[in-house]
Amino acid sequence: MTDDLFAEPRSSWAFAPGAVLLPDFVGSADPVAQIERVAKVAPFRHFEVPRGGRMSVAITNVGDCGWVSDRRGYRYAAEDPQTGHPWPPLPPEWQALAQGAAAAAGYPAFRPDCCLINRYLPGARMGVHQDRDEPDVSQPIVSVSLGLPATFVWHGAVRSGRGVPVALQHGDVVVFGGESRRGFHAVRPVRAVPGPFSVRYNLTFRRAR
Ligand code: MD6
Ligand code: FE
Repeated sequence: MTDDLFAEPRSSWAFAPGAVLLPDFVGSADPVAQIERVAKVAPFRHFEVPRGGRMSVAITNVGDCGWVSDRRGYRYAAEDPQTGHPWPPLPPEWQALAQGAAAAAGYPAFRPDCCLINRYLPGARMGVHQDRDEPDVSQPIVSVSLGLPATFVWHGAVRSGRGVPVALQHGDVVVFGGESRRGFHAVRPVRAVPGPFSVRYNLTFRRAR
């Protein structure tokens, strides 16, 4: 979606080997209402990180396991440490969306079992990191952006440097696999902009087991 009705449609962009932006792949699907239902059962929380402090992004999960963090480190856990209950199930429509995007990007064998949900209020950001808590690197990650726009920064093989900025809008999907599966990346602080959204959500689908 764009706020300019007359903007050119954006085309897909392989910004690194194995990493592709699929603009507006979400189409008319609306995962936001589902996210709000999930958050009633498995609330968003600001995890502590091993080096101390808390993340500015708030996180919850759906699926067979969820990504969690505390002073001891990062890991996947079958239960929500805050409630002691299993994470809510991965909605079948989300599973279909993620598999469709992976197939469109050249990963037809993707079978996600977990989905990490990030919530960014204006000012929240994600520092440079790699996604390396999943054992099977042949399975990509599918990332769905909803709500406020953001600038994702692709650093690739090295943490340092300025990286390649990738503008993400509501409905965009990024698929990361192959050579890029362990690439470094970050999200710049999200800014409030005029329009219908006051928050950014990002869904990342993974095969974590
Ligand atoms: C975000 N995404 O877009 C943060 N990680 O809010 C990620 O950290 C990420 O988009 C691995 C693969 C895709 C991603
Ligand atoms: Fe990541």
